[in-house]
Amino acid sequence: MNSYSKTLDGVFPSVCSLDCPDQCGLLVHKKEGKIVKIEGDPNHPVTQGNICNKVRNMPSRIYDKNRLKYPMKRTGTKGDGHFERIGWKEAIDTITSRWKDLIVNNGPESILPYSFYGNMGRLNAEGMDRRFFHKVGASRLDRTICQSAGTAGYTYTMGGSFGIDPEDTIHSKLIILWGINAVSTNMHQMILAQKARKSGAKIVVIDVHKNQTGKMADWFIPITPGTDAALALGMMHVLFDENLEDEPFLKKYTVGHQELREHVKEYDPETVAGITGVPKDDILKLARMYGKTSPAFIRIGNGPQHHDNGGMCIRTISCLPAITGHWLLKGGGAIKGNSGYLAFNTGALQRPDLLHKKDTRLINMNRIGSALFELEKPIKSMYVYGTNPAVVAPEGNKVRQGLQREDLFLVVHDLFLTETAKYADIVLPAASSFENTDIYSSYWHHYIQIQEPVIEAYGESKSNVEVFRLLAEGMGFHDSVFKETEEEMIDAALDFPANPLIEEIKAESLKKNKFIKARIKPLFPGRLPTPSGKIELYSQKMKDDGYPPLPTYIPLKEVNKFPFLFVPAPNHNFLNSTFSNNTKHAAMEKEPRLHINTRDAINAEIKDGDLVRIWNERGECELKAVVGELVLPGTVVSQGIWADAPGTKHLVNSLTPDRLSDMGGGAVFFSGRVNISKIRKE
Ligand SMILES: Nc1nc2c(c(=O)[nH]1)N[C@H]1C(S)=C(S)[C@@H](COP(=O)(O)OP(=O)(O)OC[C@H]3O[C@@H](n4cnc5c(=O)[nH]c(N)nc54)[C@H](O)[C@@H]3O)O[C@H]1N2
Ligand SMILES: Nc1nc2c(c(=O)[nH]1)N[C@H]1C(S)=C(S)[C@@H](COP(=O)(O)OP(=O)(O)OC[C@H]3O[C@@H](n4cnc5c(=O)[nH]c(N)nc54)[C@H](O)[C@@H]3O)O[C@H]1N2
Ligand code: SF4
Ligand SMILES: [Mo]
Repeated sequence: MNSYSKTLDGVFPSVCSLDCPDQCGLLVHKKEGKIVKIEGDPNHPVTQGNICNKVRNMPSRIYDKNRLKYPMKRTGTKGDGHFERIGWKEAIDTITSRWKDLIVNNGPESILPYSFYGNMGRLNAEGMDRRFFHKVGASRLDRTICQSAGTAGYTYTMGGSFGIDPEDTIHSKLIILWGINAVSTNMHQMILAQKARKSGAKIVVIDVHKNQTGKMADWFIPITPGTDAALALGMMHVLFDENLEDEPFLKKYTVGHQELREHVKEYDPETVAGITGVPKDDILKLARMYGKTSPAFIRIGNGPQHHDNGGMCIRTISCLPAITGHWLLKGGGAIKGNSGYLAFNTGALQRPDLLHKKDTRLINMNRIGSALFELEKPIKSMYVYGTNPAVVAPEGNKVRQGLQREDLFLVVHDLFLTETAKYADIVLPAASSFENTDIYSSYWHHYIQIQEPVIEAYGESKSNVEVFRLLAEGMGFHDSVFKETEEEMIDAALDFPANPLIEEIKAESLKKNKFIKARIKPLFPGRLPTPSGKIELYSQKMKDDGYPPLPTYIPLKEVNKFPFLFVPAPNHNFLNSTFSNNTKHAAMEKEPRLHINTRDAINAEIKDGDLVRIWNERGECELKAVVGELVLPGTVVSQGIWADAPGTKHLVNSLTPDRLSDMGGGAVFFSGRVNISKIRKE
């Protein structure tokens, strides 16, 4: 491997490791051994030299004075943040001796790894860690917090995470951004859409909040949260009713179009208007626009699937391009996610064969608060890395109470003393991705990229891979898999004849080229990995799995208990909770706010700028009111996962339910209901 870390000055290739679809190619500028500037790689075909503010300001995070430099053990009570420095040896000894005891006395399933994609690098996020915990026989974690409901729904229709090449969307003539805040969360899709717009494309945004993305649209369509499936079915009704469907495509490439045609008769525009809050004339206009503009592209976001009915909703939206047959045209079709094209050898990387008991229990990460209290065989130790559950997981109060349990041995590996780390018994310092070797595969564009270290590890920090090597040694695991170098792990991951699209992508070629595109060909003509090989408008598999076989609107679960649907979405300058502890990023966001419709605000006697209490049976928050027409009546929206600080009540996940979505065990962050009232200061 190249290591640029010892070179003091120069410009070095890199990859953005954040959980963002754009996965930019970066150029990192160093002076006297330190990163002084980060810019987008102008040669990367998707990045094209553009990156977001968050990562342009990344050097301030890398060299933040609050970054963890060495391992620590807790000296105060759980949660109060008092720790003292220890060495790595003591840290590893403490952890592994505790785990050896637990394995003997409580069984290995009393240990739970808890991780997500704070660093998207395959080796660090889902490589050596998986090998290690498989070998331990620890409880398995179902990593469902992000897109699992939507992926399950999309897969019923299309067979897997396969959409179109985002680079082709410059040819689209109609771009529907459906439940995605692309200006903030997928900025290169927005750049591509702007290019298409210059060639005459129209941009339509369907969202519950007229945020940055809605404001840039040619047409913004506000919708009641959780009702998007009804809107899609209403569009299908009009498409069939007005003969805007592509009959030859339906016959050749789909299953069940006759059944669908009958089924959508009940979703007439008037009925759908009553459900969605989208006026009847707008439903007609949208459907006609979609049926008559070619090629049309739908970028399906994460918003609509963070609901009780999220799986079915995405399943339903993903049927639309089949009806018009736009999949056949360059720039036509949809993208929910594209990770299917970049499938690599997870078996070789993660070694599930090391897990002796194949029915080792699986714990859904969205229910971690409940899991910490309700399991008959309790979780006695949790090892958290690459995620910050104290603030990002649903039912936040329950999560934090669980983390505070005196008998829970909690280890947190992170770059900062996060809200979660404050509850830890042992805190380990994590190296940033710029200090590591790893490979990256985007879930939106079609490139695999390599990161080779550009700076030395900060303080005594270590990468996840390094820490799991040490833990394996401490546990007495002598298998050769724990000794593998990063380069060997990359070779293993990329040796995957089952996916010929990545045949040319190897460690060697990546070292030379930094990013390599998979050898993609259009989905059609071709066979999809669905049971029938076609787009399944009618899905027997869904029926077998206990779902309606045709796309269907299913209302949200919590009704009328509290008057408002609460949508706590991400914001522009943080990435989930990452950067919320950075003063510059927080200042750019000003303060946490709650968007309220004027009519609701008048009824509740709330004025713009008032401090508002938001509550339900799960908890409460205090945010500043923004009164206006950016949300529909009955919906309130906040943005950003803000840092916890004394005297503030900003933790929006105190209010979110830990129910699971209809499919994929997904999170339902946006299906909770709340009440609001003005806080009257004495
Ligand atoms: N700046 C920034 N970028 C990010 C992130 C971040 O936190 N900040 N997070 C990253 C991650 S992990 C992810 S998963 C992606 C997520 O990025 P997106 O795919 O954009 O998903 P969300 O931001 O969760 O929600 C998108 C939009 O859905 C809307 N919405 C909520 N409920 C509904 C509904 O029922 N119907 C409709 N039509 N709209 C609805 C919200 O108002 C929001 O504007 O972004 C990634 N990129
Ligand atoms: N209310 C609400 N809640 C949400 C969402 C929402 O839209 N609304 N979105 C949800 C979604 S889609 C997601 S994906 C989750 C994401 O939630 P998380 O996965 O928790 O994401 P972050 O908050 O960014 O936390 C990532 C942590 O990983 C750490 N980290 C980064 N790199 C490394 C590394 O190499 N090693 C180690 N050990 N640590 C590292 C970072 O410092 C950071 O503390 O949040 C979910 N929570
Ligand atoms: S966060 Fe997203 S847009 Fe920003 S640099 Fe990283 S990949 Fe690019
Ligand atoms: Mo996510």
